[in-house]
Amino acid sequence: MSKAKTFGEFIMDGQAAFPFVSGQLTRLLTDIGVASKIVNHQVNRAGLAGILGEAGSINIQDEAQQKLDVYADSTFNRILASGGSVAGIGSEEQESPIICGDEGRKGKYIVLIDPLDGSSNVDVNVSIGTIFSIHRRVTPMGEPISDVDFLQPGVNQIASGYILYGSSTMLVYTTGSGVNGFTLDPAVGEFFLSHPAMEFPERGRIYSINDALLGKCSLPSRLFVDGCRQTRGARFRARYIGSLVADFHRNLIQGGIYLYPSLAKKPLGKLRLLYECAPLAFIAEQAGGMAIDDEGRVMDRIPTELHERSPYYVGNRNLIHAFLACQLAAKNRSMDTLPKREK
Ligand code: P6P
Repeated sequence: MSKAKTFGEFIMDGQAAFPFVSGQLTRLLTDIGVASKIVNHQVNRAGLAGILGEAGSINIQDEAQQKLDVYADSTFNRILASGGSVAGIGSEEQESPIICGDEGRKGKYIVLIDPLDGSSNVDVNVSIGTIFSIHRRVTPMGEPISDVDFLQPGVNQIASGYILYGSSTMLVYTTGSGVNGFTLDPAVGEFFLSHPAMEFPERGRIYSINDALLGKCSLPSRLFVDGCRQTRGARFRARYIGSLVADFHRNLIQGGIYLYPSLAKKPLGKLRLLYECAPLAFIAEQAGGMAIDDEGRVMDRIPTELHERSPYYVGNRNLIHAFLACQLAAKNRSMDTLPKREK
């Protein structure tokens, strides 16, 4: 049996298709692969390495940082900043962007990253993930980078992806020409192409939402879940791991929709636009799916701040269209309740 391509071989082949590229993106993607292997090693032995539990610090999200959050953040930042391809890094774990070498004058790319999403699940051995988004800098090379380099819409992404530290460790990414998945063989420390040309199945039958939120979330989400529960025939299944990367990955393979809606007390929901919603939206669209918020396509959303939140609905086209119908029904219902204009 011919050997499956390694992640390194695959990205080098991708570079060969663009002979005029500088190789900086190849270096950056390679560095992401290296950093993920290092983090994976610690995640897999967390219970032995005295690295479970809280770090005793609070991040910008006002969330207790897990020891592994801090470890993953420092590992990705150190490796990406030293590679020479990156001008700046926006991390969920850092209030302000990390400006790389010489005020960011040199690196060609900007990275936005959630170093370890769902990390509170580590202590109970549930899958967690890293999510990354890569943009080309906006400010000219040679000048210091600024906010405008980080606050770009999802449609500007050069690449995005995630690493899933699960029953096996996978790296899934896109550069805009489809989605490819690589599985880590721990025996040799290499990611091998295991899921070429990933696409959502034609139809999805899974919905992922925190049921405890239904009483507090927007009407479209409640209408959608009611619809799923009442559908006759090939019934829906509710699956919610509480780890976005794990839920997204299962829905990508089996077909489904993940919802984190706007809430009464959190009108923009919980998830972060730049390093959670937009990178997975790029993957979803490249895999034949869709990703929207309460206004429209997530990839079109122009961010105003680094840690901006967004309601998020991502998955199969048929399920997103069903959700859009619920948004319309909710809008019509609210209009029906408006006081009628006297004739
Ligand atoms: P809740 C993890 O904190 C996360 O950002 C996602 O990975 C996950 O889907 C979601 O939040 C879980 O949030 O409110 O359902 O516990």
